[in-house]
Amino acid sequence: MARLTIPAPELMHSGHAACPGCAPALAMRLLLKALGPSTIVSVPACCWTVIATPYPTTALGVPMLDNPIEATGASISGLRAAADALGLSDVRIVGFAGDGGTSDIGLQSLSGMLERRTDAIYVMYDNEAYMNTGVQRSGSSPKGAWTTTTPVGERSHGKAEPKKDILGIVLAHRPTYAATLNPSFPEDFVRKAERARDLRGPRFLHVFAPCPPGWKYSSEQTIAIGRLATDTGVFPLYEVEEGTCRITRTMNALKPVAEYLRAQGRFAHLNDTDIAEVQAEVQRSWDRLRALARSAERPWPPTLSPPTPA
Ligand SMILES: Cc1ncc(C[n+]2csc(CCOP(=O)(O)OP(=O)(O)O)c2C)c(N)n1
Repeated sequence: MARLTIPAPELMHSGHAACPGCAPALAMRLLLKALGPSTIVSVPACCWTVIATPYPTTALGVPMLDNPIEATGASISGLRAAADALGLSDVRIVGFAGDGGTSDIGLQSLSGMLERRTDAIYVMYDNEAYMNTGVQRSGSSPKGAWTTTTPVGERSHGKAEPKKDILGIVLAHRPTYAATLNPSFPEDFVRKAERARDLRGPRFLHVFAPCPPGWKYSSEQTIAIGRLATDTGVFPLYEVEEGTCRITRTMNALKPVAEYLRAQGRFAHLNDTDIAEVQAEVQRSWDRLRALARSAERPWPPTLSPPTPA
């Protein structure tokens, strides 16, 4: 695929309050470059409310609505209706929420927005825990991960349950467009954000978002860890438009997941058997995704990631 250039205009400014190496900050920056200034962003309680708005400042060059954590989907449906009533149908409405506020606390609101077929873009940046309040596990935390509520010790070996398949849930609503994005692959990121920009109806972007303090690695490693996530198959890059699935970074062979896991302190307690289990699960998911992309079948329902048989 031809390489795109990244659009030059900056709608996210310096002086924000993100940690060094914060991938959600990079995700917002790339997203707004793709969407442009005619955009309104609705952000629930999450790291991004803190990043954007230490009162009375703002790091964003577009209007931002601060909404309750459970209400992002409803808020963007309301913003869409209000903008249309004012004759502003060209304004792009965006929800930008964390994984806790999306796949757990705001799931009903997201489902409502998708089912109403709201003309808006919902972005879930996935740092795989409730980071803003101190690294508590979310439904999107991966199995085995240390968090403050899934500690490592005699009676706990990190999170016991697998990561929730948010894209499978979203695809069951038959959105116009859904994709996985990773700021470590900025051209792919911007192209997908631009595709979402140019479509109408409900669009959903699942953004991989490494977090240095929460994942326990040093901040200059963010881009490398993001690349490893995709190249090991932990976070494959693909898009689904009107039911057709396309992988946007193809790999003949996956890198070993150990390279990804060993780079982060949150997985430091995993032994070789644990890592072999993760490797097998990642391979199964990757094979399923490739089969789906090869077939003419639509991925909604059944979902992309049916439970693994025992
Ligand atoms: C109903 C409700 N419950 C809990 C909170 C407290 N709270 C504020 S931010 C936050 C963490 C959100 O996590 P996530 O959505 O994953 O975003 P992140 O902090 O990781 O950016 C929580 C639990 C709240 N504001 N409202």
